[in-house]
Amino acid sequence: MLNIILFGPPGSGKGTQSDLIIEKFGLTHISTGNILREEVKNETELGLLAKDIMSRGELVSDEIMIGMIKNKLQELGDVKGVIFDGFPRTKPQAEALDNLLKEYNTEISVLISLEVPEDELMIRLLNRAKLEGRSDDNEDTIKNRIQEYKNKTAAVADYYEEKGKLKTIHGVGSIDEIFTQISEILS
Ligand code: B4P
Repeated sequence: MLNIILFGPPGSGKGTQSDLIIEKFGLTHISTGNILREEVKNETELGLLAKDIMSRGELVSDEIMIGMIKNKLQELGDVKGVIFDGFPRTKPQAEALDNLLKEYNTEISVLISLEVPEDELMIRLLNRAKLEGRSDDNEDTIKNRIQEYKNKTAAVADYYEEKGKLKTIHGVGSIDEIFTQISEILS
């Protein structure tokens, strides 16, 4: 199985590149951001809890996120591989994911980290705010999201680097150029 973590700060292109990877490599997409937004839209118990946390740009608790991934993996059935988009976002989430995958006799193949400077992240997300109106795409929340990334999420790349599974990509340029670099790694 080819199991990929697509990694990077908010606005680095994870969601964008995931769509292209799925189409070319036939992988199954698990985006924790998309799952949470769906829960918020449907006003479920989890959605009501996550709504304020997300609009402040903070991370939802590890306990909830790990439970969510556990359920998703149980539903999967027979797949070629999984692309984890936006998960893991903390070291405890990474450790839990590795343990869960062991239960399915599989593991993470590679973590692809999209590196994009902060000013570019801000430009992209403010632009998306105009197009999609996402409640967490405003200047103050974006600053918090980037800070959360530095404080809690960046360590996930170090964790997989120690296991020899980190690949870094310069995430500035056209969407196609970046996808070409990702494809080369996956092929
Ligand atoms: P996510 O949905 O994962 O949101 P994100 O980090 O902002 O990335 P996204 O995938 O949407 O954006 P992309 O870079 O593709 O998370 C949202 C929130 O959910 C988190 O803040 C947190 O509260 C919560 N959450 C999710 N997972 C969690 C977890 N595991 N633990 C705890 N909490 C969790 O694209 C951004 C924009 O850039 C797009 O408009 C795109 O068109 C543009 N773009 C992409 N590539 C480009 C390029 N090459 N050039 C120019 N623009 C580009």
